[in-house]
Amino acid sequence: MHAVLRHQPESIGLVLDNEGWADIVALIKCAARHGKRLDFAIIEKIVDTNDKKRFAISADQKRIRAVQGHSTQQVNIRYQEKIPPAVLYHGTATRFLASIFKQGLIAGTRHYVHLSADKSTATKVGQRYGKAIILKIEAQLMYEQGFTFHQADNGVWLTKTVPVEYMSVVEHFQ
Ligand code: HQG
Repeated sequence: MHAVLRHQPESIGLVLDNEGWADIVALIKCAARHGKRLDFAIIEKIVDTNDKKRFAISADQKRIRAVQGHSTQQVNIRYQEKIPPAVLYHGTATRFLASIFKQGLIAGTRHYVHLSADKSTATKVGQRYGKAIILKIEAQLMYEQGFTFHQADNGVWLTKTVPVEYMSVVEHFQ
């Protein structure tokens, strides 16, 4: 479900609205046409057991969406602005550091740079790409200087970009 609700809904002919919602009946039909059997109970179980609470079902139980992490241009979620804590963390791999300290953190294919409130989450995120390294982000200072922050329903912090002057490497984080 990650792939179709965040990245390539068109791969199974699914349409998401601006806020990322897909009609659950449509998702079941589109998935079936592509050889994947789903029903409401299976979908509900995926949502409930997802390790990072990536998905949400609407209050009327008719729609489903991923709460963050999108790259598809079909979606442009209007997240509420939220005042960030003093610092946030970004986990990345050591091999990206030179480029990050040249360009700042950029969202790449996703819509936002992803930040977390704790170092252990950041470590796990960074390990996906190699030897993890954590950057400390002066989030409050960024906020005071006009940058906008959001928090997705699963707790992940989002911002469009982090310029180099707001980041520093966290030593001895493990
Ligand atoms: C890096 C997972 C070079 C950035 C996780 C990251 C997260 C740069 C990679 C969520 C750069 C992008 C997001 C620059 C940033 N030069 N590299 N200027 N700026 N990068 O996967 O933050 O399982 O798109 O450090 O748990 O790693 O998908 O972003 O290493 O919450 O739910 O470019 O994805 O969640 O990689 O991870 P990603 P991310 P899910």
